[in-house]
Amino acid sequence: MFNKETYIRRRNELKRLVGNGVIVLFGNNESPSNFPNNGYYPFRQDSSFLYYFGQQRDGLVGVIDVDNDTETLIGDDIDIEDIVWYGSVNSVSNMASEVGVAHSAPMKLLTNICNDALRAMRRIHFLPPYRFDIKLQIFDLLGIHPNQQKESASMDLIKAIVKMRSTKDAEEIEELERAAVIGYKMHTTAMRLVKPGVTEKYIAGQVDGIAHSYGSMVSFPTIFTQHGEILHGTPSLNKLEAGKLALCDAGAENMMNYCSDNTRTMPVTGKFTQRQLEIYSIVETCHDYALEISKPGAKYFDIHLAVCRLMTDRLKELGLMKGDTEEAVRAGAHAMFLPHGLGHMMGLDVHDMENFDQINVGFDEETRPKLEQFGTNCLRMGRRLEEGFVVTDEPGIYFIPALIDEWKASGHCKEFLNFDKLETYKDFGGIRIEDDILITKDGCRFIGKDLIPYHPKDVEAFMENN
Ligand SMILES: [Mn+2]
Repeated sequence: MFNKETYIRRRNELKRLVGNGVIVLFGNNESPSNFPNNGYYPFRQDSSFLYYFGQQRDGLVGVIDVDNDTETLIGDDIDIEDIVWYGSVNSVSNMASEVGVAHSAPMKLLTNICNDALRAMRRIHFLPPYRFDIKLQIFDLLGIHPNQQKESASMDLIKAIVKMRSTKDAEEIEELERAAVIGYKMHTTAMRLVKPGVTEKYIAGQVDGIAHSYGSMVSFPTIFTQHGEILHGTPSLNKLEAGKLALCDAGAENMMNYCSDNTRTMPVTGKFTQRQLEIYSIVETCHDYALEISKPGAKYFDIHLAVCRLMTDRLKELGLMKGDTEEAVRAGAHAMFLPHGLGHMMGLDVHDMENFDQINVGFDEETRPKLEQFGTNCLRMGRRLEEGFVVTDEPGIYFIPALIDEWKASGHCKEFLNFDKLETYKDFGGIRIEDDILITKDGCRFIGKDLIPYHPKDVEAFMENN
């Protein structure tokens, strides 16, 4: 964990931003897989709890009384029977002092704290819960039914945490760099193993194993598939086939739970075909263009649209799109190929703070768009970039047979799409190239000192030589 001063500073800033009331930050509990003591492994702490209280143990709650300026770490110490099975663990009071918290208390005291605050009509700030055990705990403590908890969660607390967690400081960037080192090893492992006859699941398992072998975990379930056009396709037992592309979207969380998130698309044989290269080079150009124009003050929404226009221009050259580029993008025709946004915030969560809803994280009053159009409606990030933001740059081109059929049948965007040509790409799959970028004072840079190969020549050379 970081120095205790980091957590003290963060909590002080949180108190200043929230201003009043009692903040209750729930840590996660073990999540049972098939019986209560068999938890899914490894344990994953809640990211906001980690940010302010740093401790990785299950069953903890952090309480910050803003009005009285007191902080308490709540949790039960384990008893002798647990020690027999699991060994000794740090006491709750020790864990509190490690992160600069003056008080600790057993879990039953949380009921008193909440009752006292409710009786005094004080505001209790909590975050929208995403685990059912925490929902029950909030129901017991505050009498709010789980169905009402999302709307009863504190928007002031959400806004304060988004403000703080969006900007990464030097010690957080160091952790993100560490995660990137593991991410590099995961991706180059996949590139070494890809060849005809190996199953998708085998490669995904090896990739996951790299993360685990560094004491960390994957930052999200690994996507490894020959069906790159299925955006969140899970690895299957199908064997890799010569002539196809394999898409690997994977990342690590380091020991401090900071994430990496990269995507590479590679030819199963190690050599791109001409048709694959044509599409790949468009994605490559879009990826590099986003890197060129990302800087403080630029709206990520505008960068997304600039990339869409560039992609449209290039797809017109290939005869897959037609008509006026501006009009095509305004109509959302490009979403046939790129139905998602250019990227998202990344930090302690791979889609950072996704549990607060992306509209509260990736957008603000100024940039909150009308999100009705297909493709644009699932953008995760649109607000102005600031120094210290970490975002992903992940353009892709996908040929989704069902989408081609649907738009062809309805005539949607037919003035901008060449459906006859699209028909011939139904077996193509999809390509995405993704890297993580840090917004610097006057531009941006990649996170990760070794960049996973992505220029076609580099990919082919790596696959040939490793
Ligand atoms: Mn991503």
